Amino acid sequence: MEPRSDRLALTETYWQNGFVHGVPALSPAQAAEHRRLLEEAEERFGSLHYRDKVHTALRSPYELATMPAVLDVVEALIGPDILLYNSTFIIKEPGTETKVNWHQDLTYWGLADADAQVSMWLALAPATAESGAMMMLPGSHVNGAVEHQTGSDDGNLLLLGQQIVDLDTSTSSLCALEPGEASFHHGWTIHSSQPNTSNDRRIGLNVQYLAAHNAMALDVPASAMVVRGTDTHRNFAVDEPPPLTLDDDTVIRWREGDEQMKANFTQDG
Ligand SMILES: O=C(O)CCC(=O)C(=O)O
Repeated sequence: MEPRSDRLALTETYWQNGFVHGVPALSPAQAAEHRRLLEEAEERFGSLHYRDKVHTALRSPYELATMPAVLDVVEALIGPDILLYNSTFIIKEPGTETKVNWHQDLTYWGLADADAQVSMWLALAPATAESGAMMMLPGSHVNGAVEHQTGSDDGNLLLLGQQIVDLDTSTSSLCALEPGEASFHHGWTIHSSQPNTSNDRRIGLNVQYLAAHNAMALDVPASAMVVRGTDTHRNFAVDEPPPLTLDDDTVIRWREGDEQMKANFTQDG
């Protein structure tokens, strides 16, 4: 665990800016090993880009999302009772046009308590200006939802093609990450990323955590996994950790969980 003073500084920066980045989580060698495991899984399942709930089937993202050092940061940000809600790899292949337009996550997640959630983005390959690291607008989390348009088809990776237009991005900050480093951002923080013009894949594991008292604002089924503390609220059905050896039933449950997450992503959450 990081010293208490470091955690306090991190928490202060997070609530002031709406994000922190450059948080060490893995050694470069560990990051390389998890990249290898991802690429092995891709050989079996095809593209894992934006496949939701990967931690319910695959050991590597489950282990990454539940590392004590990561949960210590999450606890400092949202409290001791933590649910692991979703995880997905976000992958930009080298030399492709795909990007993520300026948006806020919470506009399409349908969650009740905006401050009782946080996203981690853990780099398994270099995230740089060249490879399309995320960019954040400091302080943009404080005023809640900003109007979005949907349906942009200019390479925007977001499911609904959503984006904020006419935005002053002059104060934006690049969240460059070495493999093994993580960033954490609030769901109202406005962020984006540019295409990967580097020669390597840009690979992030994106993980959403909720405080156990959070709930869906919409009447839709949703599930999550307690990863620290307790859940006395039971607002979510229970996701089980992945078995040590992947079996067919788990793959089926993973597919159902992935489909459920995508069905729950709306524009008016
Ligand atoms: O991976 C990216 O470039 C964007 C990710 C993103 O929008 C997010 O983590 O909320």
